[in-house]
Amino acid sequence: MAKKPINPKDSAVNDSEKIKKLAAHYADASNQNMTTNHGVCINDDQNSLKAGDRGATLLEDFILREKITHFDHERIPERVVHARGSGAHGVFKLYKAIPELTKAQFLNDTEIETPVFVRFSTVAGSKGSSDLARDVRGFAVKFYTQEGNFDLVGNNMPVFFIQDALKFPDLIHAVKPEPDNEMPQAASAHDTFWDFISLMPESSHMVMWAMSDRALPRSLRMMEGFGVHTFRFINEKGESNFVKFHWKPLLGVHSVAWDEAQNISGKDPDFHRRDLWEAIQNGDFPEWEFGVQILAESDEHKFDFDLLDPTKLIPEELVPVQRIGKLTLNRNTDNFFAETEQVAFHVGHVVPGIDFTNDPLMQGRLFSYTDTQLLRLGGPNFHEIPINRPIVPVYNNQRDGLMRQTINRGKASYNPNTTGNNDPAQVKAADGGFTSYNERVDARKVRARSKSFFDHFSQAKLFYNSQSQAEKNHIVDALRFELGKVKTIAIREKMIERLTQIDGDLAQKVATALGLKVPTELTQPVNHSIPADGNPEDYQPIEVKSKLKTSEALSMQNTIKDSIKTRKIAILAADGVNEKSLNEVKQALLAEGAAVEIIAPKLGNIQSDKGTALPVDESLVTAASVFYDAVYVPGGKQSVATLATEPDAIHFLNEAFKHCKAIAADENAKQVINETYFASSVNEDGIIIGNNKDLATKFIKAIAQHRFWDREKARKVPA
Ligand code: HDE
Repeated sequence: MAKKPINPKDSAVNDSEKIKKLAAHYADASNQNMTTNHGVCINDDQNSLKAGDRGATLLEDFILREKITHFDHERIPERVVHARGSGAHGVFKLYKAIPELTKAQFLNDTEIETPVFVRFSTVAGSKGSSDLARDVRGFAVKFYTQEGNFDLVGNNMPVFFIQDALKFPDLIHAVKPEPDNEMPQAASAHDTFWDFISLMPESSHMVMWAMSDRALPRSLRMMEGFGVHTFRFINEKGESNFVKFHWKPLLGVHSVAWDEAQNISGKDPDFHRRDLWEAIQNGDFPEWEFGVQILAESDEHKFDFDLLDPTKLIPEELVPVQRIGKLTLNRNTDNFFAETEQVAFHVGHVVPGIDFTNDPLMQGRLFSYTDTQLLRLGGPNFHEIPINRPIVPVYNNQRDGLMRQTINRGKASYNPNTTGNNDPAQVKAADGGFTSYNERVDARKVRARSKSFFDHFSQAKLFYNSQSQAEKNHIVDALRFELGKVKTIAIREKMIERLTQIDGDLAQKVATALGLKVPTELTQPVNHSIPADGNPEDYQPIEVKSKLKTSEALSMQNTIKDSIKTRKIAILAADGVNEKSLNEVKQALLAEGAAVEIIAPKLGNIQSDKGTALPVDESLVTAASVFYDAVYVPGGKQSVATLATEPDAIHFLNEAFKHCKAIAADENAKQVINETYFASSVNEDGIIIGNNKDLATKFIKAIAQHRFWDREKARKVPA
């Protein structure tokens, strides 16, 4: 029997089919009585039941016992990886139907708005760790399609550290805090991580990404997403094409500086979560275009890398990304635990028209995700938790288990049956029943890795060579920091050897900072992940000379820089600020979609030169330059004089300068700039001193550039 499609037009505006279904589970206590979990009205929620007012508490107090017991059981195990995350609801809308590639209905009907839930995460840190850790970011999307749930459980980097799922527990044990002392939290800068990496040449490409600015996003709204593995699209005729999935943020891909990230981690560990929440709250809905790279089955062996190897990407120069739809996040969660914490993603949640490949990392993931939910969410019925339910009905003969919610009616809980008319019925492929791609498999059982996976350095080089000079410098700095935190000299040395295999100059620069020499001869280009009976000679990395020297899409330098939408701009002001100078620039910034906050020495209001009370958003005590993308100092004699003698204001500006941000000052605010360390550098790019209109135009252009990394030669600014 064909599934009855849900008419998307039935949805109320803003309420996707999923949100409507979730609404059935909402509990709103306004105007309600307080009850126990069993519905008995509570008379006293302040005092436990005692023998006398100073007496012993009585065991019979079921109200106390129930409340405390529930509290004792409030926590569930955090995710073993990706524990720290932030989620939001949204919709996916298709631009262009692709029936020739896939029969997946949500990729075939441009009228359908598919509800989605997205969870972003860091990988290594605990649930309460900082958003700004140097780390890979998870980018997991649950599409609630009319043919069931499709989860695209990706990352913000297109490749991974390892090629085989069997190594995943080793990788994670190495990066997580060390087992004897549980340090360091949410950081890869320690011995066990780099020990493992130095012994795993296959991680070389991913390490370059992890040491790049991609690991320090400015915002979750400003990062790319990747499905990483090669998937398959299957069309109505049963034909397969390979596909790589991409998310391209419409605000461009931007990052913060490492010094800034460390600062934010202390001052606002919720920086990304807050940014996402506020953007959605303000109606600045984050958007990504959905991209696909398509490759015919017949082209499987056309490349000098293996499509099944998750440490390789397909350069966009070789296969362009076609943008076929748009994801918009338009609704915050109502309850973090019920939604973001209980959402259960799984690479194995696919719909007809999407299928897997033999990527050995992906194959292991297909086991892991259900298994981990059984522990984390406590049993086999986690699919009944509201956030995990599909928007289509679920019928099968699975029964019972811990916390079962569904009341299955009838006698038949088996198939075939006559007691229940043989329902629920299987569905023909033509009517939407899932069938697996009938790939031919004819092989011996072996524990082995294909030689086509042995080129560990070409794409690491491609990535490094594609970076701008500033981005390269940041990779050098990141490695100097990370390896500098490693205590075992031999591990540092081994990493330098590894780096020489990627880029000699890079290795030299890192080695210098570590007080080491670059080896003239490699003692061990050996792959250490060799089976006990393996011959090391057979496991040497090979190098494939790629024709492609650089790839534009790999550098953030080439991202879109055409807007200042949702950027946060600080205006430093005090009593006596020139109202015109403040307002004209503020209005110009707001007109471009930026968010503007007035920061003053104290909270409350400041009096403008015209006597107007202007509300202050943050004080110099609560704010910090690292929370903003740019800073402006308006004129006004008294305000300027106050700020020029206010160390926190000068520090604010120095730090914004150090982090290469756009800085603007009214001509009459020069006195403040004169107190900064960059007083003599005011002619540099990104520093604008002038008057209202002209200043605003130049300032907006500068903010859109995001950062002026060339300024980093001045990084010794003591801010
Ligand atoms: Fe995951 N991963 N992973 N992973 N992963 C989990 O599942 C695992 C991998 C990714 O927001 C866990 O529900 C194995 C690659 C994201 O809830 C767990 C392997 C990619 C999230 C798990 C990988 C990812 C997870 C922990 C190697 C990018 C967060 C909690 C074979 C394509 C999802 C959970 C969320 C979470 C296992 C490798 C992305 C243990 C075994 C590659 C975004 O099942």
